[in-house]
Amino acid sequence: MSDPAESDVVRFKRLAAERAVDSIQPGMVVGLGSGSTSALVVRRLAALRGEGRLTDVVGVPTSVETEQLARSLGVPLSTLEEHPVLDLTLDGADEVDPELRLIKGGGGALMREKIVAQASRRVLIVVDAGKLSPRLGTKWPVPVEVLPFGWRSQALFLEQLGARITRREGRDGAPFRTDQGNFILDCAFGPIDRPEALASRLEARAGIVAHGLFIGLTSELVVAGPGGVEHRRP
Ligand code: ABF
Repeated sequence: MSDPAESDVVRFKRLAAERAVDSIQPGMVVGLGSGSTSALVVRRLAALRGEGRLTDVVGVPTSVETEQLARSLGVPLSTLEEHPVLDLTLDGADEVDPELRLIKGGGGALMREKIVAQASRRVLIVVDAGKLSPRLGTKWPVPVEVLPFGWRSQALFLEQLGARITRREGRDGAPFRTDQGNFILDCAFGPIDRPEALASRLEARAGIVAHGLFIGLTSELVVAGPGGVEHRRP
């Protein structure tokens, strides 16, 4: 039943999460993304477990936050050490273009999200329709995770690539630290003409440990909006 206080965006995220969980089959090892949509995926999976369904599904979390949520709901967890190849990953995104290229990392978990996505046979991205964008960079900056050592040099490098840089801060005003202890530089490039070329430049730079451009990783998309829920498959 829908909650009358639930906002449209939260309702769309919930509907998308519910549809996405339909793709999980018994016995699968599933990557569990981060962020509020992924939290709804974890909650849905836990609810199904409560009904005696998907009880043999094991999750591999992409962040400490997701790990804690899954544990608190009794969802069994594993690691990439035990399962280096995952059947399916369900994760959210900040921006999705028509070719299903993504910007991710608004929650700061981009490094583990990318590792888990690359280790997965299928990656199902779960979003509300507000995440759809004609061109990456239109709505969100690209998060770039950098080692604290030399971070100002990375900031200069990113500015030279055309970005306006903000070092992300935590609620206490101190620099935000990722689960790996690194900084995030949010890079406002504006609409990005050639995401692949930008990704290559970022990947060639020592000190940059991850970036939020996810290219060629999405196998399917579930998107929910005012027109309903759509599951786009290849
Ligand atoms: C994760 O959560 C991130 O990669 C992305 O930044 C964010 C999406 O946020 P939400 O689901 O809370 O809208 O998927």
